[in-house]
Amino acid sequence: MPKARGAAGAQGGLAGALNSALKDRGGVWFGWSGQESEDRTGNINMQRADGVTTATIDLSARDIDEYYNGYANSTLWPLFHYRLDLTEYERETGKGYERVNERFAECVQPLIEEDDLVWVHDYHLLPLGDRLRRRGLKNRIGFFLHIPWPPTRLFVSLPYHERLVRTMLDYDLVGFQNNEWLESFLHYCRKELGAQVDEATGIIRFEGRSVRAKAYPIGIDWDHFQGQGKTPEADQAAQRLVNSTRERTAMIGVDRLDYSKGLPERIDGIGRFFDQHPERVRDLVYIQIAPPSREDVESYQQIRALLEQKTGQINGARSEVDLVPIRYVNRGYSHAELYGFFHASKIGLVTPLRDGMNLVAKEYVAAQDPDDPGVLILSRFAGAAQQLGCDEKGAVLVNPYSPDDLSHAILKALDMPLAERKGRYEAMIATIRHDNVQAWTEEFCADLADGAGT
Ligand code: ADQ
Repeated sequence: MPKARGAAGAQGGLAGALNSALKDRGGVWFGWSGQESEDRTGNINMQRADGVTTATIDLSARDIDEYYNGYANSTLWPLFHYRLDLTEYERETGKGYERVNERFAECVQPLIEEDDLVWVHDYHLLPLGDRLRRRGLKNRIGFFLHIPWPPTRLFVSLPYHERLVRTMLDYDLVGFQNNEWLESFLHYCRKELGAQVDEATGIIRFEGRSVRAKAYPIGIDWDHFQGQGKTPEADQAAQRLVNSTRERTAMIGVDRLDYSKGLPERIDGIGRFFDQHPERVRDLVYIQIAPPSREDVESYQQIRALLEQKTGQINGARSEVDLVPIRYVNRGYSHAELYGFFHASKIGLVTPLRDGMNLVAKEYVAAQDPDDPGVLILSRFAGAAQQLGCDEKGAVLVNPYSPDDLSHAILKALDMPLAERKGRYEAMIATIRHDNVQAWTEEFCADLADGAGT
């Protein structure tokens, strides 16, 4: 099997998933170093750590401003998460996005050997395949989008939307997290580009080119995560939580601090639960772990302030000398510690307003005790709901915009009998174990190498 070469531009769920993939298959991970420098000599920093070779370049302050904070995170991210109200449309940042993709293509091209597969990841790099083709690259190139693809009606609000999608048709294979995002993409190609789309195979024919689009739901690194659960660090974390919550039920949320994760709406739901069931306030402690992200983008500063305000209001109204109902922790933890926290929490609250997949939902279930599992409350708008949600089995699905729905789900989870908890856990765990990140990588790379149909 040829080596896979990845190009990635984000942290969080994506970074963890790709690390696992490259450890298993070999290859080179190319992307932005996360560092700023004005040096435009094209120097590539090659490093090998923990079985993975990375090749990174720095970006200038202007590139970071226009490309990363600008077009990627103030235009594409909000738009793809259906947040037109937060989407900025600036010509200059659009140009910066194209300029940086061109630069990435220029830098990565010499690293690519003849039989390499090239796998490009996420919304930061949508036009990279096109830029590589223009430079004469003939390798098979695949692209995977980790976030949702919005409905055509929303997507057409993006100036030059057609130009952006045309660049995506230079890939051989385009992957999405689930069928909903895939269908939206196919709909756009048919309706706006007039492309010929075969719904059954996902093959899109357009101006003599042929590209296949398909859903590949990403999974967690099951073995690695279970290994983390066996460490003393995980044990200590679980013990810390149990000791500090005592007889109360711990309910946990772990998210990057991002408006797509529905954090203020979640706090409203918890507030509604306390309002509707004041006699249960002493039964529950909610732990929200939310490390800051993208702090240079204004909408992220606003969401943080709002979350702090809402948490403060509820704690102000509901705390007693020996009870603080919401613990809000503004930092990250290791996967071992997270495993411990998940294991010790009888309710996992994962309620994004929109999410490509959401790996925290899968990690929460993976960390449960099969003999006494906790309950996953999951937004119906997370990509993961297609695999894990069902009215009577699996996760308890909620509408994250509705405080009443959240309140009702919390009550249901708190009082759920063991037999039902076990039934729901069993409905989810096999999928989470088998459809793991290794299976995801294998399937994508096999389809890319095979090129069936295109
Ligand atoms: P993210 O938006 O980052 O990922 P998610 O899928 O939940 O969201 O992944 C988050 C990862 O970061 C998980 O592995 C989690 O354990 C870790 N993490 C979160 N909060 C943490 C904390 N406080 N401390 C330490 N670790 C923390 C994007 C898309 C998702 C998609 C993934 C993968 O937005 O929809 O599932 O990529 O494709």
